[in-house]
Amino acid sequence: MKAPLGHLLVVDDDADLLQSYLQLLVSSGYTADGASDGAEAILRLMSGTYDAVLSDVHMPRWGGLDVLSGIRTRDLDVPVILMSGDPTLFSAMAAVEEGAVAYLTKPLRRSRLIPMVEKAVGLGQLARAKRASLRLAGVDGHLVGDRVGLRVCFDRAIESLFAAYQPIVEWSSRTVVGYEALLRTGEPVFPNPGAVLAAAERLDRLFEVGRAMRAVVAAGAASVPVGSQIFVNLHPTDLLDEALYDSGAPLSEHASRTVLEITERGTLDHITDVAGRMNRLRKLGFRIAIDDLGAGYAGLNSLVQLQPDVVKLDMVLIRNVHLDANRQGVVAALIALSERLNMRVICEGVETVEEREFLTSVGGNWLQGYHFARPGPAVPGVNWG
Ligand code: G
Ligand code: MN
Repeated sequence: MKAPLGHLLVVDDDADLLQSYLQLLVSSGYTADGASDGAEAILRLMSGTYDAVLSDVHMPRWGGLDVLSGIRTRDLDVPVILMSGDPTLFSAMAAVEEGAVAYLTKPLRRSRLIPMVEKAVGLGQLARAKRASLRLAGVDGHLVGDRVGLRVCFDRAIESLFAAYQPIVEWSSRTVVGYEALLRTGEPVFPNPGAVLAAAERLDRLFEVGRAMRAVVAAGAASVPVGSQIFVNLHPTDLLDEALYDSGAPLSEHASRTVLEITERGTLDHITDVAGRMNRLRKLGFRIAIDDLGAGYAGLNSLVQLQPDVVKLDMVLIRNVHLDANRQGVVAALIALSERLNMRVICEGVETVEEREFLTSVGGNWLQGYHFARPGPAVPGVNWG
């Protein structure tokens, strides 16, 4: 006997149709299970693996799109073919946008169905192989296949979002003056904040990340030692979110001890009236930092508009600064000029004693980096050595 060409799951609430599809597939060399609705389909998917799923779109209880998103919570790559008896209710384009590999109109003819199944099974195998190669290359994450899969992972990321805190120290007094709250999630598909933000951009859900993070920081503010400032990163697009300026928003209650960091890595080009927005934030009590200075876009105009209270020098400038005369000149000038403008300077990404020694020798006093402490709970455990 020949090995089956693939193991399939077929979902349809019409029992007769379901039987006829199953027979058709089996007679073409596949093995197949049937499910009479979305809930049963998900149960089957939990106990077995399939090379492809064929699902009716319109079913009582769960429809085909629910099956699709249910599948993507556990398997990002199994191909799904949607089918419908009434093509006016649902378009092929919508199906593909949602992450189906194909959309078929009933009645299904063998001559259309079988080549489609064959292709879907092949694509699924290719997607699995590709994911394995990504893992080998160490670039897992960012490239979560389709929109539905991405959305499912993104939802889980938002639900599991939490903050890790990294101390910011004042060298002269050997004290911790603040903590930067860094975005973390329990979703392994997104190994770093950049991956979460890239997904949010792709899904047009950036505001949700910002709001969730600010809520998490507000909820945990009591765990940050009294007297320490809390530094919170904003994505430039967060500046367009009215919720940021709401005096009733969770973080607004802690505004007087909160510094909002706006990175120079992203452009502010799409933000209207940056200066006005900064005023509104300052009225709430927030202070403003420009983050990653030296790494990105900000020219004179953004400095003028942001009028930052705090400047954070990018770690690219700090790395091995003690070995590089050019860097030393730039860093020393940035520290001196910022202080003259009454801006606090934080040197980020300090990893070694040598870097620390150079920075403090040119007036760098607020420092942050692995040398002092890695991100973790907000406790003042700092290496001063
Ligand atoms: O862009 P922003 O400054 O917000 O990024 C801070 C990031 O840098 C965090 O993800 C944090 O984990 C990381 N980080 C903090 N300190 C150091 C350091 O000393 N070296 C390096 N390489 N990364 C650091
Ligand atoms: Mn930052």
